[in-house]
This record gives sequence, C-alpha cells and structure tokens, in this order.
Amino acid sequence: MGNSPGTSVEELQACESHQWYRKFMTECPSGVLTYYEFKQFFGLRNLSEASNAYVLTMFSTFDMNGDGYIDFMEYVAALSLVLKGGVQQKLRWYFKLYDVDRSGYIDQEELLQIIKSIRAINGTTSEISAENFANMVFEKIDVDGDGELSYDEFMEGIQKDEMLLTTLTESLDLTHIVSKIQEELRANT
Ligand SMILES: [Ca+2]
Ligand SMILES: [Ca+2]
Ligand SMILES: [Ca+2]
Repeated sequence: MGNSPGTSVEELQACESHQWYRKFMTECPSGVLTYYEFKQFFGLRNLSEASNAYVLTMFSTFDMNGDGYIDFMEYVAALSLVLKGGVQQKLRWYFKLYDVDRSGYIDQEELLQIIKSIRAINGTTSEISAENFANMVFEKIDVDGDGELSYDEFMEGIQKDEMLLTTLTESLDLTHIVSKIQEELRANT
C-alpha cells in the first residue's frame, strides 16, 4: 500500500468505503439506520410534505431487503451506485425509486408524484408543468401504450432520449438533492 504506481479502482473503493464506514459507525453505532436516523444522518429536518415523501421513497430504495433498516452494506451499495455508478446501474436504481408500490411498473401517478417531489426539493420552477412533463415522458417511452412503464420501456426509452436522460440524472443525483435540501434549510433558519 502507499507506493503502488497507480490507484486501482478496487483500492479507491476500499479506501472510500472505509471513510463511509467511519461516518456510518460514528453516527450510527448500532450498525443500522432507521428512517429517522437516515434523515438525521443526511441533515434532513423540517421537510415539507412532498420532500418527506421523496426522502421516504429514497430510504426504502436504500433498504434493499425491506426490513425497515439500512445496514452498512445497503448504505455503501446505494451510495457508491449513486455517486459513481454507470448509466445502466443508475437507471436500474431510478426505476426502483420511481416504482413506489413495487409493482414492477411505473404508472403515471407514481411518475407525477416523484416529479412533484423532486421539484419541491430542488425548488425548480419550470415552464412545463409536472403533469405535462409526466404526460410527455409517457408519450415518448410508453411504447405499447398501456399507461405503465415496464422496466424495458424505461431503460430503453430513457437511454434513447438525451433530454430525458439528462433530466433524470440531474434531478435524481442524490448528492445534489441532499445539498439542495441543506441549503433550503439553512436559508430558512
Ligand atoms: Ca435493510
Ligand atoms: Ca408501480
Ligand atoms: Ca407500457
């Protein structure tokens, strides 16, 4: 260690995991995060209803085995994916995030709620309403027109459309969202 010519991805990940691990264990000595601790961990307090709903969805996406707690492995898996995963990996994660009821499909209502939550968190004002945006997404990528986005429709449709891909990637970047929320809170105190 220390005198190797280049840092391999594995080494880098091991090192970063170590830092994440320290933060996790310092702030969460029990080894698992509850939803309440999750919000504390990321400094998320006094959230609006829409922001809360989104953070709860984020929490359940982190909680991969659905036991109501985020353990260290789940935490590292989610963060490393969000921070440096490839497009495919991220989209897979976004699909889970969007499919709130875990039906395996994203319906229009789920998409609409997520868009509204993200906009509320980011404080984004857009010339296009959340309703119109959701409609546009469905017009573009609901290929079989059944009113639900299957995993394949989502993965293929989003990757084919640069604008949608950019919008999704930017809006669902966790670090961006977390810092936005923190800014929002600082501004309000
Ligand atoms: Ca869990
Ligand atoms: Ca669904
Ligand atoms: Ca469909």
